Amino acid sequence: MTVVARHCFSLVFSCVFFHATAADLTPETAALLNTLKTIRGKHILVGHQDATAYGIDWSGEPNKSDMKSTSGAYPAVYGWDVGHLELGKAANLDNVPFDLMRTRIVEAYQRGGINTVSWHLDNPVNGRSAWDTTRNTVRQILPGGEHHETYRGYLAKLADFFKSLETEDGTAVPLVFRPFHEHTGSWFWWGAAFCTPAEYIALWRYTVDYLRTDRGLENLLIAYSSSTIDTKEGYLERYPGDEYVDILGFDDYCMGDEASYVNRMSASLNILTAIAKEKDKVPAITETGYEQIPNTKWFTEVLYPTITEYPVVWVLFWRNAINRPNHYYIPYPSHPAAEDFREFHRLPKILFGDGATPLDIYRTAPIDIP
Ligand code: BMA
Repeated sequence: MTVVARHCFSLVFSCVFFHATAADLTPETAALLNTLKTIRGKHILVGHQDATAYGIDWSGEPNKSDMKSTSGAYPAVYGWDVGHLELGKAANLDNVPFDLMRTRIVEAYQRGGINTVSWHLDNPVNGRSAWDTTRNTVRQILPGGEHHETYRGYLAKLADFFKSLETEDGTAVPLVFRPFHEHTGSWFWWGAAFCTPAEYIALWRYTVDYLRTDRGLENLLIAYSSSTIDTKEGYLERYPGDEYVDILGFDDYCMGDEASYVNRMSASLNILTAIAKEKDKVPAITETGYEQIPNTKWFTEVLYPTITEYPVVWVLFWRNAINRPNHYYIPYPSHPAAEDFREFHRLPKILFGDGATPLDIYRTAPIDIP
């Protein structure tokens, strides 16, 4: 083979190879991934679940967010959950109408925010909740399984919703899809005790292939997020492969014992960021918080010092439930931790929506952040 022929062969080979392994992404989605990679170690974006759908004492009002009421700024990252979409219901499991969610997702994108979507989907085998762990569900919904068609029907509704997330000019809104989360724990039907690593990986790949290949969605980045990380091996035991994951994360909460939270977070962050570096993935704290924030200095004195030295690109706080008065993670304006939250907002490395927008999250040209 001549040098030229060899060169041509390798070009053709690498194109074929590239197509078989790398996802096709819209320019905005590719830009988002590029931005996230660029800000590793430089900034930490702050997120809130259901930020603009409801909060303490309000629901569905436009241009509102508890985070904004307290700090003056929208979040940089918006978390959503599409549980119950699979059933064809009009609202999700926390009563957020999907039509409202669509509007809020597009708005968040248009103000330069990042949308990340989890899925507390009901158990396809018996129609009970995501927390129903009675039926070894995963193997029954894989191709060939007795309940596969039900699961495929769920996925079809999910893909339809994702496809509907576009701006008026038809631009698909980039999303970070975070399916089957906290799978190293055993409280959801996809949890560690209820399927083998091979079954979990097969479900993951089937799901992502369906969305990206069968339905042609090019606006999805994929986040893999476990519960607390104890070991590298434990974290990677059910890892579906580099082609199936863009963002690596974990969920952990402060439950009262702050010292133990700090220890767990540090241990998880050490392992997470080492793996992300090795694989050139994007590390993030995909869920955390301290319910009711009983420590008025928690954001600046507990959370910030624990996470700031790690190159995580975002930290997402869980929801401020409207119908569960004790279930909230962002202080409302008169809350004793509100001033501390405002101080957290002012820390240079920490970016809310007002700091993230100048970064131009979706800019397609390379960005250079000082
Ligand atoms: C949990 C709680 C539940 C909620 C679920 C899904 O952590 O907030 O009230 O239904 O998440 O959002």
